[in-house]
Amino acid sequence: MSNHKVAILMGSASDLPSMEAATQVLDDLGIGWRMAVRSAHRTPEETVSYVRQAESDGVQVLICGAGMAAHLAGVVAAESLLPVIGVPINAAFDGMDALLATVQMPPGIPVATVAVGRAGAKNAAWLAARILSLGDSDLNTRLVAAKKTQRDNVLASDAELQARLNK
Ligand code: RP5
Repeated sequence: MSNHKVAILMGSASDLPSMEAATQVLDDLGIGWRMAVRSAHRTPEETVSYVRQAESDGVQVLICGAGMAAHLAGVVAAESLLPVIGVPINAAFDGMDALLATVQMPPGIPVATVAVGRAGAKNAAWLAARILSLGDSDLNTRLVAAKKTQRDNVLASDAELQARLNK
């Protein structure tokens, strides 16, 4: 068993500028992760064996980012019963091709699809944290605190705005 609760896969190293955004969120929440490049099309066998190894190492959530004909999340969801979160990458057509390929899964093989690119990678990590927090009360406490920080930051930025508008 490793302490990696989340595995982040991406179809190409060219996806890293988007997918690395997930790692910062996971680090901030104290969640162990691993990351690898595996392609549904270029390395199908290695993709499956990576998922098998992750399962046996105790990984609980799989995050998959891919662009163009983005089949990585779908292939991983076909191979594993772990929750799979798909991040469409903007490699062409503003990411619309990857968004549709990731989100339009056939019934029975779900992929929880988040936004395109870095925003999606961040939310993939936040969603993974929520899933993991169901069985981890300490993580749940950290998520409650993080949510309060987000609220406080918005209210503080509004207070600054109001101060500027009223000068
Ligand atoms: C997809 O094709 C990858 O996920 C990447 O977003 C896109 C282009 O890959 P590269 O040609 O940059 O390796 O499989």
